[in-house]
Amino acid sequence: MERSKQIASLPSLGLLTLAGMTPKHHEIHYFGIPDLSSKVTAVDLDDRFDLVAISSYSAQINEAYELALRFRARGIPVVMGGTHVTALPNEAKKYATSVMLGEGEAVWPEVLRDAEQGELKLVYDARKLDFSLDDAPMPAFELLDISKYNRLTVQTSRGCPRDCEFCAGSNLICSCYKQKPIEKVLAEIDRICEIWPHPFIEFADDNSFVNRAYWKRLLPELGKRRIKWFTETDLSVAEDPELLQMMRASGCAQVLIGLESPTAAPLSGLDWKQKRFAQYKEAIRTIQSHGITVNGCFIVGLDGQTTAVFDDIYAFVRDAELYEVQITILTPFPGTALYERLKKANRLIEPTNWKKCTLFDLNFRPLEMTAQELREGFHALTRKLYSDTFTVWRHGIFKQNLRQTSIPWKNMRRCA
Ligand code: B12
Repeated sequence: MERSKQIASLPSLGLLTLAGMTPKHHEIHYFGIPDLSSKVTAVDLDDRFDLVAISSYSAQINEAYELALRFRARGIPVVMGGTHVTALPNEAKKYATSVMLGEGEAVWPEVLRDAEQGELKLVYDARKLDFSLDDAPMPAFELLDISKYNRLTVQTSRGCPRDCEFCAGSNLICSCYKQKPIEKVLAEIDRICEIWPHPFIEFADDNSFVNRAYWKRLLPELGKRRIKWFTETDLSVAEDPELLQMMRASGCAQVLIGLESPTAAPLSGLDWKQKRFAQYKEAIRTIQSHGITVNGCFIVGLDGQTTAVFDDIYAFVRDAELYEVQITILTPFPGTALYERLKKANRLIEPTNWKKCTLFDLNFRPLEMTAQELREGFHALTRKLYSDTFTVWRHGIFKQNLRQTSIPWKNMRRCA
């Protein structure tokens, strides 16, 4: 697959958040690094900037560093933050004027003050500052050219109580599970609705429904706004039919769930999920019978998986009648326990080749198949899962099952 097509595109909520708390006497411009095929050189390197803030995920870190160096060559200071920089500050220091670790809100006012005085520090570390989402600023959604996006993100929580070895999510930037006050979440959605009347919202949480009481207060309010939305959760949401009905009624189109493995075999790093394997299929049926489609995600290359995993995933998707499916290759992101374990075992192929952090590239030596078997099996399974015939079948069976369900979904607004 072409590299530019392997990396999805949505605005950086991290940068919009910092923009939202930047005092009004500063003029702000927001740029997304454009399509990778058009290269970083396409970004407008305007000399009038006094400070450039760059966010970072691993897959595009080389482009981010290149951009930082080009601004600095023009004498413009560059601050870098985000997941990759938080995991590898010493690497980032070689490219940025300042690096920021952890949640940006906690130190951004200090960064701006220092920049105004021409005294930026090399490192701003917010990891121990315990920022509360009660103080979350309104992201500056108005900076966006909305015609470029098919959805926008809103965050209700940071962190996740599960401890999956491979996760490079917000556990890396904050140390506990925390939630944004409901009024703030609704205010963000209202602000988005001002620029896009019936938006599609992606809740940028790692695991949304950890606190169901919170969502039972939020969902009726979401319903009034007539939006469609999508989020990430674990399967425990299926234990609460009342919650599922409320989700559907409030515009939930789909939930994305990391199932990770299609069999019950014990796999390292997946304890919480593997203990619930027996309930997987039933839980998927329950969620889908409420008119909410499930996008089930599987990882290939986990220790313990043999080449049988490819057929096992296909069979699972068919038997569970999953509406949507995603497969990715196990990816050792920097800062994760998985990265450290594979590094110690000398199993990383190119330990600092961050371009391989797309979730579709292999960068470690699998245990029970060869690298070639994994790559070929992955591509063959992709073709099977996304063939027109199988996709039409998956979507058709969802609709057929829904017609037969006894749950009164017909009385609810349709959004799938
Ligand atoms: C929404 C989302 C997306 C969206 C939007 C991404 C974007 N432009 O921000 C889309 C769908 C486009 C996307 C794409 C991808 N994603 Co994604 N995504 C997420 C998700 C679920 C939420 C991110 C989010 O909005 N967080 C909320 C904001 C507020 O938090 P934040 O970005 O961390 O910002 C805070 C701090 O980090 C800091 N900060 C951030 N930037 C800066 C900059 C400065 C200057 C300062 C001072 C501070 C600062 O302050 C902010 C406020 O506290 C995360 C999971 C997660 N929880 O992180 C995965 C996640 C970020 N994605 C991931 C991956 C792998 C990808 C893709 C490679 C997948 C693909 N093949 O397409 C691409 C890569 C995108 C890229 N540009 O490189 C990984 C990244 C891991 C890594 N180390 O790189 C994550 C962590 C999930 C995982 N698998 O573990 N993703």
